[in-house]
Formats: sequence, C-alpha cells, structure tokens
Amino acid sequence: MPPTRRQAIAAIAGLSGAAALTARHTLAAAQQAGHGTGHGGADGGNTVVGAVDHDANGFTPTELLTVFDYGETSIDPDGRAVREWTITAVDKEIEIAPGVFFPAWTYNGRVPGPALRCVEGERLRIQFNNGGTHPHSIHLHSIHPARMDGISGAGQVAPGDSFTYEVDAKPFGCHLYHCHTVPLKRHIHKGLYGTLIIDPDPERHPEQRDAALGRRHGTPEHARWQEFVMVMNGFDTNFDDENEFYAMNSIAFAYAHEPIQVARSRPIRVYLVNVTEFDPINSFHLHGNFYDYYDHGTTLTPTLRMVDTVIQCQGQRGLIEIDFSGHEPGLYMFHAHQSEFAELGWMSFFEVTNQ
Ligand SMILES: [Cu+2]
Repeated sequence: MPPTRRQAIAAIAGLSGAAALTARHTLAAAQQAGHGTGHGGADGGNTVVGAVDHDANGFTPTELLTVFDYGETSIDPDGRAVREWTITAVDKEIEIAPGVFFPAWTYNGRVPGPALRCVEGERLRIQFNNGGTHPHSIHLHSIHPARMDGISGAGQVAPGDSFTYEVDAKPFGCHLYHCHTVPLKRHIHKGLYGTLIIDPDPERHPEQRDAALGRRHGTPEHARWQEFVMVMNGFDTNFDDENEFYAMNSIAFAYAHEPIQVARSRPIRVYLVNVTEFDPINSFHLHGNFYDYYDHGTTLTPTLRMVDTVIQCQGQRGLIEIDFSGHEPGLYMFHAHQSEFAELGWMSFFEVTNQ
C-alpha cells in the first residue's frame, strides 16, 4: 500500500533533493495551518500565513475569478460569427500556497487556463500550440465531431507542434476543457484544464428570452449580474496520488485572505467547475443563504432550487445563482463541505456590501 498523506508528511525527513524541498514546504505550511492571521478571524484564523507572489505566478486570484477570455471575433464569408483563440501549453512552476511550489503544466501560463467565453451557434477555432515537454491536447466538453475530440489520433499534439480545433458552440452552458493525453490523471492534475462558457443565444430561445438575455454577455440584462469563475482543484505536491492542498482557483485560501466583494443589490452568478483529481467528489456549501443551481448550465430554469450545498464529480459543473438583496452586509463564508478540503485551502468568503 502506498503511504497515506499523513504518513508521507511524517516521513518527510527521509526524503532528499527537490522532493524533500517541496515536501518540507508542504510540512511547513501544514504546520502553520491553524496559526494563521489571515481574514476569517471568527473562524479561528485556520489558514496559511504569508503571501503568495502573484506577480511571479503571472496571474492573480482576482483575474482567475473575474476575467473572461472572449477571443477574437469575426464574420466568415458565409455570414457566420467566428470566434478564435490561441492557447499554448507551457511548463511552469506556480506557487499554490505561501512557500509551496507546484511544477505545473499550464494553458497560457495559468492554472486554471483562460475562461473561454462565447455564444451558442458561433464557429469556434482554437489554435493549440504545444510549448511543453510532453504530448498534450485540448478536449472540449461540448457537442463536436470525433476528429476534434483531443484524444489519441484526434488532435493530440507533440511538443513543438500545433493543431486547430474547430467546433460549433453547443450546447449553451458551463463547460470545461482539459488535456486528454495519457496518463490522464497526471495530465489533468498538472494543471491543464479551464472553463468553457457558452452563453445562450436569446434569439434561439423565444420562450425563455428574458432568462437567456440575463446570461448573454453584452446585453443590458446581463450587465447587472456579478459573475465569477470558480474552478475547484487540488494539488499533489509530493506525488503520492493524494492532494496536499485544495483550492477554488488554485491558490489556497486566496479568497479567505481577500474576500470577494459583492454588492447586495445585484445578483451573483458562479460558473462552478470541479476538476479535483484523486478524490471522488467536491462540493460548494454557502453560509447564511440558499441558492439556485443549474446542472451543466444547459437549461434556463434551475435544476435545483433553494439549496445551500451541491456536489460535483470530476468534470461536472454548473451555474449557481445567489441573491443577497435581503441580507445584512457582512462576511458570508463558502467552502467545500468535505471539511478536510476546506481546512487544506478550499475556503472562501463573499463580503456583501451595502450597495
Ligand atoms: Cu497533457
């Protein structure tokens, strides 16, 4: 039997070289957990101490949370809307908790990769360049032809090579993409995943046009929403097929240290994706409020109403819509309701303001 996470931490003194360095950082951070001084004092400050160097990572928790990549749009000779992106795989060490570094494989230098956003019915082109040291691909969770699937023989790309995936944007919803090269669990876990958001085209949904307008970026109906991308992930920093850290958007406790500012007068929409490897499920539990949930985001009416916890297996995703308009301002925690995940990094706050 391989050692458990706890046995591994206990055995760290016996390791050498780079593995020991990573493991010692893990141990140091683990020892510091529970003695932190970060936000969430009411919770005993049960978090890490110190700060991640976001400049060195090349991305900030706020960017991961709020920035959508709309690509380049054009109209083809047939009059069809086309949207194009360029995504490059690069090997990159990232800091996932203060002093804890993970040798990631990334799309465009970030984990998760860019949050690709488009509109139902568009023609999507993704030029994928493999600048990494292993074969990689982009496998889209969408409706598409077999030859665009990103598996072996269908768009898998050797180091230094490129491939252009071309698919129609369907179905609308909250989806994901990830590398589909074997060994799959290692290629995904190393960081090759991201969110694919296909907004519904209101013209195609006359019966539910208002709901579709509220989801379609660029409309006045959509502008009032406060939208966030949240990818639940974990990191195996000592390569024992168990996660030492968990997070929402990679950086342990990032939104506990700096709560997400939300105006109570405006509704909140979360694009929630679970890519956590090694553990069967992950979850999203909100304090002090309940919410509506749209499994996979492929419907315009909720698939669950008035819940405060949802679970997702790996690859599952959905929309969460939250209304704080009747609430007093303050800090509202949300976290994985696997308590271990929460205590190892997947714990966050909304700071609801009186606006
Ligand atoms: Cu890969």
